[in-house]
Amino acid sequence: MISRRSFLAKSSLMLAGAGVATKAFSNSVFQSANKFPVVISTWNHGMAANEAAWEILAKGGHSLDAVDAGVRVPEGDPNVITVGKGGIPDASGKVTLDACIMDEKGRAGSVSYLQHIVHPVSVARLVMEKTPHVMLSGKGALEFALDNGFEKEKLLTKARKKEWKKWKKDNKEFTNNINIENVTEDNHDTIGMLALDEDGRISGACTTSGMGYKMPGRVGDSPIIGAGLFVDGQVGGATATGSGELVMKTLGSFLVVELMRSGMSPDRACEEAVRRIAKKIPDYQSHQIGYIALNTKGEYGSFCIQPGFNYAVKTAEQTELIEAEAWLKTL
Ligand code: SD4
Repeated sequence: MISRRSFLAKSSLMLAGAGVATKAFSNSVFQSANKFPVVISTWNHGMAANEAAWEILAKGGHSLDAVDAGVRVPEGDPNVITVGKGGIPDASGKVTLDACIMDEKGRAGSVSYLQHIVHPVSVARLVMEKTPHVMLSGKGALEFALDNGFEKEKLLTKARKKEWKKWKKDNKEFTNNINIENVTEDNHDTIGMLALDEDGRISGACTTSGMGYKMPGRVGDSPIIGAGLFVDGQVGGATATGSGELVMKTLGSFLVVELMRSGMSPDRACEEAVRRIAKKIPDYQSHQIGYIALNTKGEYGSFCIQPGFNYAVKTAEQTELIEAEAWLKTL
């Protein structure tokens, strides 16, 4: 692996040789000298996930390994009721997982409607690394995981089963209005993570059990490249949490990255993507969407619809949970 110093030296030579530098490349090389490594991720559970990612980043490791290791923390924690083991099931009582991963080279892998496997993000990574495809789904994804050494586990915990039985008994209507404080009982917090390593390589991962009590077969934005997550090695990355349908209809993470490409800061790009939802989707006020974004200079930002969305940031100097600015507060 090349060291950061040799990367910078090599880059300067390349730029001098070329005579011109593109804006994004010159910024990422020269203005961000001490802003990375950095890792950011959605919600409170991002704090513990960032610590796991940081162990890799601090040793000069690749951001892809960092995001994989990072999001595995909530995936494996049965007390995080929105990701991996211990996730809220669908309406039929099945825990079905969606996840994806992407690196600075634009490589991408994804799984959707995956059952019985605690770490869908690592299966998504294998799809990326071992197959000519981007996404495997359902039974095929499970077979692929088992063929590659993953083991079947029970994902539905006793606590989630009890709640699901009560939900069924109460004959409650399904609502996809998630993450709204005091309105929705089953707040549902996907983890999306973005990391920029010592050598300036950016990667991202996104993993979830999806909306609680969703329709059987429903897949959200989290495994959709461009919706729940997008990374461009020259520009930056973005990831989303909240009502996946709104993110899918506006291809939110891709939009955020493209807005950063056109020169917007991560904060502004996230705000603009939320504004797009507000413009296009009539009932957006009864949903939550939170975007976070990180550019290749190591600058990060976020924006959401409803107050109450936060994200975790970790750098050499900083370990912090930040409250995102909310669109509804600006009206
Ligand atoms: C989904 N976007 O399945 C996910 C859920 C989520 O915070 O992010 N919740 O639609």
